[in-house]
Amino acid sequence: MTDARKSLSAEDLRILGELERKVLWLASWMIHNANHLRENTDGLKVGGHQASSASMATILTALYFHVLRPQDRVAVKPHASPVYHAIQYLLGRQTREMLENFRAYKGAQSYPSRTKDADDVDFSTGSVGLGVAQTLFSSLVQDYVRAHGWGTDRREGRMIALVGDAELDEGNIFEALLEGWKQGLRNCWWIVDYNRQSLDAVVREGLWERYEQLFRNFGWNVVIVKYGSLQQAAFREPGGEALRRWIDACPNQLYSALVFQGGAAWRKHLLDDIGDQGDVTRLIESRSDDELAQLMNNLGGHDLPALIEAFDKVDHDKPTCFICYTVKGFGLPFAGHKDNHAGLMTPSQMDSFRMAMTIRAGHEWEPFEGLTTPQRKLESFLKNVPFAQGGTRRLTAPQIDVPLQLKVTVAPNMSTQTGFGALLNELAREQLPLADRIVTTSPDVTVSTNLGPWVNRRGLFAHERTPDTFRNERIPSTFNWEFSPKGQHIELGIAEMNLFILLSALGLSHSIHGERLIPIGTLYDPFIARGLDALNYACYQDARFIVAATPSGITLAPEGGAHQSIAQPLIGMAQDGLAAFEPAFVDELAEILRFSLDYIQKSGNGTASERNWLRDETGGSVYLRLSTRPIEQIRRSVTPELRQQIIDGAYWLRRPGPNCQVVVAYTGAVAPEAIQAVGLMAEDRRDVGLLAITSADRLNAGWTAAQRARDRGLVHARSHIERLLVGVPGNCGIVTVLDGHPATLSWIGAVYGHRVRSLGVEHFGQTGSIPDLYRHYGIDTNAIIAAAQQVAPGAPMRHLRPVRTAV
Ligand SMILES: Cc1ncc(C[n+]2csc(CCOP(=O)(O)OP(=O)(O)O)c2C)c(N)n1
Ligand SMILES: [Mg+2]
Repeated sequence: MTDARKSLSAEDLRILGELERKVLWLASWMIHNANHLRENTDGLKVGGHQASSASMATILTALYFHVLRPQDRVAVKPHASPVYHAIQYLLGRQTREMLENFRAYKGAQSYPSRTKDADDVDFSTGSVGLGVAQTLFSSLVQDYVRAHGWGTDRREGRMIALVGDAELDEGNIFEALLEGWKQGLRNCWWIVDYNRQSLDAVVREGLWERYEQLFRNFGWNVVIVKYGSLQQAAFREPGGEALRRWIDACPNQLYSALVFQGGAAWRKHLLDDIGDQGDVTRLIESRSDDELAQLMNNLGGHDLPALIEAFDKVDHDKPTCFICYTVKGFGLPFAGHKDNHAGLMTPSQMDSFRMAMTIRAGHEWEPFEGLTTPQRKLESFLKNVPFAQGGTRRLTAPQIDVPLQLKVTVAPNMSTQTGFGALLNELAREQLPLADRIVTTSPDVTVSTNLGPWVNRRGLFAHERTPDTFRNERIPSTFNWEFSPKGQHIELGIAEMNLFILLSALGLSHSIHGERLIPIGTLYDPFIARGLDALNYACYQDARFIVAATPSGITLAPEGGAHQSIAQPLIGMAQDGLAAFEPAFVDELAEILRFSLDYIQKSGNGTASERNWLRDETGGSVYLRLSTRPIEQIRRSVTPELRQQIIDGAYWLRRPGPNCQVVVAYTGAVAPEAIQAVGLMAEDRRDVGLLAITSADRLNAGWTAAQRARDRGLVHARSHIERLLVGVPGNCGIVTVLDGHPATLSWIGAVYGHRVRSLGVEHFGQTGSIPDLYRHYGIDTNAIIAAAQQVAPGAPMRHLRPVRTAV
């Protein structure tokens, strides 16, 4: 933090000014090129945000060309992406080809992307609010890593978010703020682009005051960068105070409108309002229209000296919020216009802008075209920019070995949630590097998701040691709630958004902080929906973590209808970058967890395995859908073959014979019903099959990939589900069942065209016992047998009772 700042000469400032103009030009041109000059084959608007980009051009110039150090990390406001790419281009970290392909196939991305952009984006952004919170959690992770004695030879960086003012409407930002306060946040800067405009409109008056109070309440330092250096100088002139008062009192709408209208309108308004006050009249009259407009547009966020002074002045690690007054569309014809969010300059406006920038037609992409500073000097300046020192910004960390088998004692009756707690408890006892790198976290459901035993052994993380008062007072408690810098559990408040963004930050530690962590988060399955966008965001930036969600489905029975999850298995299937598992038995879970600990660390190439057609070497994150229902465990030893099948997604618990008429395929906690139904049906039918599905997601993904491989001519490609079902007679019916949406497994009928009846849960809200609810929603033994009767009519079933359907 305390590395000496390079002092800034007048010449440096002049060069920065030139670069600021260039950045604004390139960002605008990039968008113009994408919209007007590139072939448009589908008739869709391409878009890009010239106004939002212009709003931040000065701030990004100050940061990237002067303030930032290699160890600092930035989440750039999504719609300032063109400015970011333009800056990286000038720094030689982005190609012209990418800029020409802005928003096109494989070109520079619409919103900065860690995974899709080539110019070392630190944090992806796009869904507003998430990148902002990511910087806060990334800073906590930096502290966590260092507190554990890792990476201390690297310099501490600041985690910086460039925030749109309307972006602050997103609640997740405030959830993060509160968490940051609890956790002792440091080294975090949020720089607000206070242009007082959102997408649709001009924002409410006085928002800055709310922000200021709010940030201060959460222990932040607040810096307001309101006036540019021209304005500051004018305020020192006779009459300047009156001008300042007028600016301070001017409503946002009016200021924006006057910015749009320009010098003459400013003059008229100012003279009408304060023109009878002597000195200030002279102050106004001494300026031409252009000079007056320049003065009134010279807000702090467009003034390099004001910005640099504000940034350079911070000499502590307290979290700091900069509220920088800006003009949306600054320097462009639609500056200040309330409709400018999606506004694009017309070709003729762009032409005038080009000429104003002294850029020759045909030389628009050239980095130094139109600048007065000699090229060599600019090149040398850019080469010495602090940010550009030090190599690639992507760090790496070696993979941590995972034992071949995880220890766990399987009780005769056990739930997967208990099994999960037991597995982590065993890991906590081990003196393994793996166990030391695991960091768990939970949004106030640590105990109820069974992380308690792990936390008892490994402790909670905090900057400072705090003993467990209950323990000290000798009050009996099952849990040891002791905090220390060496603790390995980060206890969060209830906000699930924070859970997923923290997992995103922990799961990028190897790349951002150069130290690998193995993050495991827990929450209740229904509340995945609460943090879903953040989960998607974490996956989008390829963060690596395991999330265990429990309890799940209607199987949580008496815990109540409000907490039942239906759609989550489909989320598990559909979420890119997330492998979803729903085991029924604890020995399956042990294999899956072992696999997952390895899988989240992989970063190999994207070729698919010929066994399952999954790209396991690429790795990803993992979602474990677990249950609180104790079920009778199967006494068996897991053979290598079974182990593989559990990981690939399914295995035959009872192999179907050649005369098989019915197969029951189940997932998760309904295993006892499926087993019982098959047992009962076997009294009347021959060769009934029972397929245990541990991952509908991986089974389905492998099947899709194998079909694609065959499309490409790899005729022998076969997926795991195809191998499993290949011997099942064509006239056999399949009943699928799970505690979740029935569509999760219904696709299995399409593999070979078997008739399928899919049972699952489509409605929710009833409370009761498991038998009550399974009967009510039609996923009990009886419902399975009745469904089998429908898809594979055979001998009438002795055991069948009429089935009630739920509504
Ligand atoms: C979660 C989410 N909701 C909506 C949007 C669409 N959107 C993109 S920018 C924007 C307005 C942002 O205004 P502000 O943050 O003030 O940025 P400015 O353009 O003024 O710089 C909106 C609503 C989005 N990207 N993400
Ligand atoms: Mg705004």
